[in-house]
Amino acid sequence: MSTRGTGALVGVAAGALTLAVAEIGAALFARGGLEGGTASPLVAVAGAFIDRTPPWLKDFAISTFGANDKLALVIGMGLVLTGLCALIGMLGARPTKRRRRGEADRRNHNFAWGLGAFALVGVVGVLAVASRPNFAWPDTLPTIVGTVVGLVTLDRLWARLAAADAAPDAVPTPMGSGAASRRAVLGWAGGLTVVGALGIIAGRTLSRAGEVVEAARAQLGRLRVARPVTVPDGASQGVPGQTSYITPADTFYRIDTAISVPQVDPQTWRLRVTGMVDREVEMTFQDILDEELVEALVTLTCVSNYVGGNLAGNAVWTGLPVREVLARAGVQEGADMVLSTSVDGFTAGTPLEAMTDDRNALLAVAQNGEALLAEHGFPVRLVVPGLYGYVSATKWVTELKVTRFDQDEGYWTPRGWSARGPIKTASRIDVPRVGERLNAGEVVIAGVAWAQHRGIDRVEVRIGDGDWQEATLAEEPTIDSWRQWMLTWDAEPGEYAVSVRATDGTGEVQTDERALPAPDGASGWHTVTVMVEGA
Ligand SMILES: Nc1nc2c(c(=O)[nH]1)N[C@H]1C(S)=C(S)[C@@H](COP(=O)(O)O)O[C@H]1N2
Ligand SMILES: [Mo]
Repeated sequence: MSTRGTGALVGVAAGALTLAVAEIGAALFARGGLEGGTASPLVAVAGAFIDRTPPWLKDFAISTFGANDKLALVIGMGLVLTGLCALIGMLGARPTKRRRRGEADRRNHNFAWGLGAFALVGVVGVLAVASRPNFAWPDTLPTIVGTVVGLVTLDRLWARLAAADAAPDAVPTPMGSGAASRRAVLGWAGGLTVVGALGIIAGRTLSRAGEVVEAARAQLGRLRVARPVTVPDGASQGVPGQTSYITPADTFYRIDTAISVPQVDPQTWRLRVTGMVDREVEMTFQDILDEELVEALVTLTCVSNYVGGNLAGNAVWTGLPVREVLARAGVQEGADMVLSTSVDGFTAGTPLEAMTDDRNALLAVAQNGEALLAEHGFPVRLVVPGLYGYVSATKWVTELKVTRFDQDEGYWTPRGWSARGPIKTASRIDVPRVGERLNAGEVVIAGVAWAQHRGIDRVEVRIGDGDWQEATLAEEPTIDSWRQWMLTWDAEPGEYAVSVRATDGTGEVQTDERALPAPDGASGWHTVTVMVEGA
């Protein structure tokens, strides 16, 4: 291996050790729970990056990587960091133009520049940690200590590398010949890289100490529910391949800005109602459980969903109506928005009326009869029928601030998304699938349609250049969730474009005008093309 290659690996080793120390430190000193910021430089950098992602990039990431968008980001970050460390390691190990006496003299190399560059990367990590919500100064310690360890590693290994290069191959030195001792440096760098990588994995695994939360979830037991929901059999048509009426929690789509799922200890969790209220209200998790809880069927939808996409899910939510909590606080004249804040700093601006009218806007504690999963907002999240998640469905919610749209804005608003996010009427063909080859004869076309809090009154299907035909609708237990539909088609051989459109409860027909998700939700009819083959 050349001096350059060895230098590059030295850089990577220093970087890996830095992160290993920082991540293990962050895991051990995690303050956790409600107050906890993050001390992990990896989580902080990724979080800071996500917060600055423009809508087109977010869109691209979700459409390209789907639920793996965070994994893609982590891999991308890893590649960039490795490249950067390798570059610093390589350039820093280079001899300077002007030589002083003694080849191995450290002043004859670019060590100082390299160490400076490496320290700068460490500073960026510290700044990222400092920029995160709920930050406190001790959070920077693991990254600082890690960076120092990395600098020492760099300096020591470079010095050995320089000594190796200074030793002519023919003349054995106490460390062996030049090439042999360079190999020794290479071995050290390789070994330390492996140690560092294992350390990073250990640190990240440790900090996913979801044990507290899992134990608390298990203890939750059965909830007292005043108005339980029973889903009528008629809500499901049961066509193979059709979206199930209720979405199981573990396959429910997940969208949030959290690089690692917040693990919130329900013992320390508090909800505060602040802002334009007569008296601030504070509630513990137990306070909420002690209330009369209600159940509601609500379909959640993400504004980033494309026409035909699957960023939507339906569940029975159990929770305390937000309007009761707001009434207790006493909402003052002039307010028109509730800004909800999550433990991780995410915010959503919801029209006040959506939380005070008679709809089921809930502080939800359970999804499909079980405590929320951590990734869906344990211990408490908001669910508001009729509004996209980004303006309403705050997970790990900790504060409701009664305010005004002209004074506050939610997380996504300054990032190119509309301040208000009513859900657009949508319909989707689940079967047949795009490009599917079918046999001539009876074909069942089926899917779901949604227009939350307006309801679905009609679904029509158009096959090829035929007329719109009315589909059969499943029962609609509530206007707040999606509705299944199906149509039986006597298919003849040929290629067909099949389109669907819905009419909502106000009589408005779904628009065919195509719009991308940004700034306020995609629109247009979902069309799939299928091939029907002769018998
Ligand atoms: N804390 C927090 N809550 C959040 C978000 C977030 O990024 N952070 N994203 C919102 C968005 S955009 C959507 S669509 C829903 C998705 O909820 P789910 O992940 O439970 O399906 O959560 C909302 N609540
Ligand atoms: Mo969303």
